[in-house]
Amino acid sequence: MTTSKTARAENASASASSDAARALDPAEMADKLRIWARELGFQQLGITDTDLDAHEAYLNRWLEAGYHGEMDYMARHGTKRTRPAELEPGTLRIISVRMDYLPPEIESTRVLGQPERAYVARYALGRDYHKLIRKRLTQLAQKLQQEIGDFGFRAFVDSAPVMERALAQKAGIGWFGKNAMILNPQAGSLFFLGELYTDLPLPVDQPFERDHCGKCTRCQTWCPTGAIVDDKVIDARRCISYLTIEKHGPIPLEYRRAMGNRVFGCDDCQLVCPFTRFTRATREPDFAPRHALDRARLVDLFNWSEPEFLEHTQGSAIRRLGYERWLRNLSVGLGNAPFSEEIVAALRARLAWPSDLVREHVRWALSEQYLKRDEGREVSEPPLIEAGYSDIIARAPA
Ligand code: B12
Ligand code: SF4
Ligand code: SF4
Repeated sequence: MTTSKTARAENASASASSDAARALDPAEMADKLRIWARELGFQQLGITDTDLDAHEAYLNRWLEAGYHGEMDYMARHGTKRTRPAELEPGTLRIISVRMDYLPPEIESTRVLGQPERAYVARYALGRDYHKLIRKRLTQLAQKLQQEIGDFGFRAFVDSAPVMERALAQKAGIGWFGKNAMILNPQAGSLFFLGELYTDLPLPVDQPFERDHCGKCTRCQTWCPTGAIVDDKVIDARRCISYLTIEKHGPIPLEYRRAMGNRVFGCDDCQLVCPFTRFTRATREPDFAPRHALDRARLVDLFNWSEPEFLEHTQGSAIRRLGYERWLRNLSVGLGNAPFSEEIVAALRARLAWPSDLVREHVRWALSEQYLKRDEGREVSEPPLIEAGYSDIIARAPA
């Protein structure tokens, strides 16, 4: 455990235990953590142990099936991902937190129904969440340190080899939906997860055992690319989130039309979920949309120069995509948009673009545009609209 400058992994456990005994008992620590977590902007906190045996088997099955595609990092860390104490020696408990991210008054389904507009996954409209959540988790641990003295801890969000969803389910945050998301019956699934690994012997919470999905299969039916291959199992290679964010190189032809106007991530399996209507709006100003990314026109984003792209995506999760893949994704969106002279002109202006990747996607998009012009082909109804879904506007924050 490294986050505390003074507490070292090797001796943190012993010193923490004696310090803790001096000030608060573990149950009191857990109570305080819950109160502070709310003050720091988390909507939920749960505590669990390090036993992820069942999930190790699920993960191995997923990797053996090749569902991780090019995400080599998912296979790289051996058992560190499923055995927290191998990643951080001395870990006894994991504190799992939830942070809601949907800004108020945001339209989602309606934007999917407007094929000339770009759909950016709602988690990525504002500032990158990684730093913000890690900082708050560190503050949470430091508050406890002020009461009980040093102990070992380390904060994680997303990128480390951590089984965040499995830990959240075990800590009582929510259940694994058929779309593989962690859902909470009062809040849906549009939230981030984060964790504190710690060597404190905190009392554990009850896992979230009840599965509220019942007979519903909406997410599986409406996933545009058929990526939910079994209950709670995603073949990432088919998932639009993977295709637009993780994948390098060309987007396979078979998925391009199905991507519609989704240019960064995908929320469909959450937008069709009946529990998404319980989404709570975030209070975090950092998650507010920047540069009208919640409703921008595809062609306007495509016309950003590279310096504009770098400027507009500073501090955003989109920046890591890079300009080349930004143009790749937007080309697919433009190919799927209704025919327009403006779109054709924008695409033609990039026909000689130095990157093979961009040129190939631009050519594809132009041929799609010409097909629609020549054949009068209609743009097919976006699935969510077909599904009769009205927009989901987040309720008051929890
Ligand atoms: C790799 C990854 C992806 C990949 C692969 C997705 C996947 N399902 O694995 C891609 C790029 C496709 C992706 C997409 C998205 N992701 Co992602 N992703 C991750 C990451 C880094 C690892 C996930 C992982 O371990 N996958 C391996 C598989 C095997 O695990 P799993 O999908 O959780 O599957 C579990 C279940 O199948 C379960 N299981 C299987 N059978 C059974 C049976 C029973 C009975 C039970 C109980 C459980 C069970 O066991 C598996 C292992 O625990 C995590 C962060 C982290 N470090 O955990 C974020 C994370 C899961 N992603 C997140 C988000 C927000 C998304 C997107 C919504 C982003 C977007 N809008 O585009 C989409 C949603 C796609 C989807 N439906 O899953 C959030 C999820 C928050 C939540 N509420 O659940 C996380 C936790 C990041 C964060 N810190 O908030 N993601
Ligand atoms: S994020 Fe989109 S493509 Fe991926 S599983 Fe969900 S609905 Fe399917
Ligand atoms: S859409 Fe239905 S099946 Fe899918 S996660 Fe939501 S409740 Fe479960």
